[in-house]
Amino acid sequence: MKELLENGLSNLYQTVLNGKIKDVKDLTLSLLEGNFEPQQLIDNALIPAMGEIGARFESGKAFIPNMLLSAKAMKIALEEIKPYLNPEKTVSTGKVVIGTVKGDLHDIGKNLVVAMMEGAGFEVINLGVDVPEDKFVNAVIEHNADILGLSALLTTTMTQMETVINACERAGIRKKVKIMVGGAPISESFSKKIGADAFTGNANAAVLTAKRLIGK
Ligand code: B1M
Repeated sequence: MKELLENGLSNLYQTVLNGKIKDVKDLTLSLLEGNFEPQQLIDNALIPAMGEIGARFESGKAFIPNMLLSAKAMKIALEEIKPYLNPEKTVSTGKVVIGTVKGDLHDIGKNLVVAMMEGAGFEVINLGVDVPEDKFVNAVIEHNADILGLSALLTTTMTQMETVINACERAGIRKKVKIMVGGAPISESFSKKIGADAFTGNANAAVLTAKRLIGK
C-alpha cells in the first residue's frame, strides 16, 4: 500500500512537472477512485511539482513554455479534484469575491484557494486574472460579498493590492468587506502595511482565516 501511495503521488508529480497534459486527467481520476485523499494529491504532488518547475525556471533549466504546460496540467488535475474536496456542503458559509490583481496572469494558487473555499461551503465569485481595481469594487457591491480575496505572484504587481484597497475606501465599502491577501511574495508585514485584514500563505490557511474573519 505504501508503495502504491508513493508511486501514485510520484507519477502525478512527474506528470505535472513534465507538463503531460494528455495523461493528467486520467491519472488524477484513477488516483481519486483508488481512494487517494484529494488533499494529499494537492499537497504532496501538485504543489511540489509547481515549486520544482519554478526552481528549474529560475536556474535556467526550464523555460516559459514548460511552466505553461505544467500550469495547464495542474489546472486539469485540480478540476478533477475539486468535486472530491467536500461535495456535500449545501449551506453557504459566506460570499467571497476573488481575483489576481491587474498586470498579473498567475492563477494556479488563486484557483487552489477558490477550490478549497468552495469545498468549505463558501460561494465564490472568481474574477480571474489581471483584474483592475474598479472590477473588484463593482463585484463586491454587486454580490454583497463578505470577503474580498486578492492574489499576486509578482513583486511588480503586489503593490496593486494597495490600489484595490484604496479604491474600496473611495467607494465607501472598505468597512463592509474583509480583505484577504496572498501569493508567494506577500508577507504578514506587507499585508499590515497596505491595510488588508489578513494574509495567509496557503490555501488551507486561507479557508480557516476566511471563516475567522466572518465569525464562522
Ligand atoms: Co511566473 N513567475 N512569470 N509564470 N511563475 C513566478 C511567480 C517566479 C517566482 C518564477 C521565478 O523566477 N522563480 C517569477 C516572479 C519573480 C518576482 O516577481 N519576484 C515569475 C516571473 C518573473 C514571470 C514572468 C515575468 C516571466 C516572463 O515573462 N519573463 C511572467 C509574468 C506574466 C504576468 O503575470 N504578467 C510569468 C509567467 C508565468 C506563466 C504564465 C508561464 C505561468 C503562470 C500560469 C498560470 O498561473 N496560469 C508561470 C508560473 C507557473 C510560475 C511559477 C513557476 C509557479 C507559480 C505557481 O503556480 N505556484 C512561479 C515560480 C514559483 O512560484 N516557484 C513563477 C504554485 C501555486 C500553488 O503557488 O501561486 O504561490 P502560489 O499560491 C499559493 C500561496 O501563495 C497562496 O496559496 C496558494 C496555494 O497554497 N496564495 C494565496 C496564492 N494566492 C492567494 C490568495 C489568498 C490566500 C493565499 O487570499 C486571497
